[in-house]
Amino acid sequence: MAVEPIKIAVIGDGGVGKSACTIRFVKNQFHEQYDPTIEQTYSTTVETEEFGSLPVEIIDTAGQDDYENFRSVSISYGQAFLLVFAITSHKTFEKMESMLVEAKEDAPKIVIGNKSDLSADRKVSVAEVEAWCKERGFKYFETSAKNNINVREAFVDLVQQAAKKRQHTRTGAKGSGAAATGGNG
Ligand SMILES: Nc1nc2c(ncn2[C@@H]2O[C@H](COP(=O)(O)OP(=O)(O)O)[C@@H](O)[C@H]2O)c(=O)[nH]1
Ligand SMILES: [Mg+2]
Repeated sequence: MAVEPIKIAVIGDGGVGKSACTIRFVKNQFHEQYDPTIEQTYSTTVETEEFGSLPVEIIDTAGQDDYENFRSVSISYGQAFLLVFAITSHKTFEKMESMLVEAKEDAPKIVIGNKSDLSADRKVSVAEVEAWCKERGFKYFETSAKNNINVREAFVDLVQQAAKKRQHTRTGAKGSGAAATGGNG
């Protein structure tokens, strides 16, 4: 039986590196320029310790000044959300708050502070983000799509969270409560 892909929506302010992180993860490439208006979906497979090989679909959202567009596309699409800001712009960190309102409340989410290679130009402290994340129960990863730091770790963590949630939902949906898988460990 084919396993349904886990659907991840990558959201965040313009220019933070949503496309760069997505393409680093899917193709292991980095380009200096990406078309900021293109919204694209990628299919890939992710190896997880707990769930083996899982099909994953990623939507790299764009047009983030148009909230209607954002709302219609990524809300209906995403089962898990990657919230991206750039550590070099405090404004992009602040924007996550309003984006969060639009993301499905019970969907797994993680936060990426991208452009960690530009730490000399840092405008958001780790302590500040970690406090924000802790309040909401999100994990935080600092990444550099450019230098290939932590991008894979972040995506894989989110995929595992989503897979866990799906398993949990299914087990719960069986209803009888008796036949749920034991979970070996
Ligand atoms: N130095 C640095 N630049 C980055 C990084 N990620 C993205 N960029 C650059 O930031 C700009 C915006 O990236 P893009 O992926 O198009 O942002 P998006 O609008 O969120 O999709 C581009 O010029 C990228 O080359 C990074 O990790 N480090
Ligand atoms: Mg983009």
